[in-house]
Amino acid sequence: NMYNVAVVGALGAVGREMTSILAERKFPVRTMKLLDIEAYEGQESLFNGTSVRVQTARAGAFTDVDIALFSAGAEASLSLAPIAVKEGAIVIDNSSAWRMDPQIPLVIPEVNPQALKTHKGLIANPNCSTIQMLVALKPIHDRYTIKRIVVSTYQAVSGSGQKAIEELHEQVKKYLDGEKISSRVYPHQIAFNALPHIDVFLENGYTKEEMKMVHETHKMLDPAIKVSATTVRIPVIRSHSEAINIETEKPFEVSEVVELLQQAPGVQVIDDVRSNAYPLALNAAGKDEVFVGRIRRDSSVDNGLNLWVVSDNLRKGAALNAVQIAETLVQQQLVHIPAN
Ligand code: 11C
Repeated sequence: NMYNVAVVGALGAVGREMTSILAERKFPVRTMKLLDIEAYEGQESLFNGTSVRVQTARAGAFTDVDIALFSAGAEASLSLAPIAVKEGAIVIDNSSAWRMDPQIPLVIPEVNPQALKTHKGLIANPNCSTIQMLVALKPIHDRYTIKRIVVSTYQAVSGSGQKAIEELHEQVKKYLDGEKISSRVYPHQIAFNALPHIDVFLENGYTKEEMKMVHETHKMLDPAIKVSATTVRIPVIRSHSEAINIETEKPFEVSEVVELLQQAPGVQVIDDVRSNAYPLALNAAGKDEVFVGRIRRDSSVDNGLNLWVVSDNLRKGAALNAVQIAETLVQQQLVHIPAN
């Protein structure tokens, strides 16, 4: 079978990645439609070496589409995704708009592919920082039952989109040239800095990004796990890094955990401190795997473990996971919208 595919937000950082990953993984694309805001209508972008004219994402654009990958922000998804489903497209939505809706599956193929079975046309792609954490923790939870997670993130600016990459470049140059620095995307200078602030602050003093890690872990892995997160933006272009501390119910040997992770789907262990080998943001950029290293016991609690987890936020954290959801739908013969 071949499918008519659309990418919404096709000119954004994640949209471009979606288009290239579809080609790279040879997804069975019959036709490719690139959609974005009206201001970009008529621009050209590449799919599989062929130039495609960008059209406006609006009602009516999805009547001939089987699968639409959305990465155009929460507002666009809120208004347009249900219309796309009505017009007959299965939507895989990368925004935060629909993730916590109990009717809508939130899926990481390595973690909870079974959730796709009940989809009603709209499927949510999780937040990047949650995806890489759960790909690494799923095999550990299955074997030893995780009770609590304490995570601190070190997140790349590309998580805020193309304009944040430009802001970091510009600020680095101005800083080195001794010029005055201004910030538009972030509330403070990001160059040579670390901002303990991703997405908006909520009533409870946490940021929305921190609470996404809590709620999405409960929805996809286990509502019984206690999660505490601190999310930090650092001046890295691509790949989020995470220091993860867990406590498990059952005792483990660190060597068993290493073996488990070596066999886990989507995971690559890089952990040889004698040769300074551990996962690095720069090395993970452009790769598909979730890289895990610095695997060591936390002796301050019973059954405690520390991990360092790094992955490309635009790939496994966004575009690749969305394409893998589409691939899983095809494999499980779920590319259809149920009648009710
Ligand atoms: C970041 N995690 O790195 C964010 C980007 O909920 O889809 C994705 C925001 C989201 O800033």
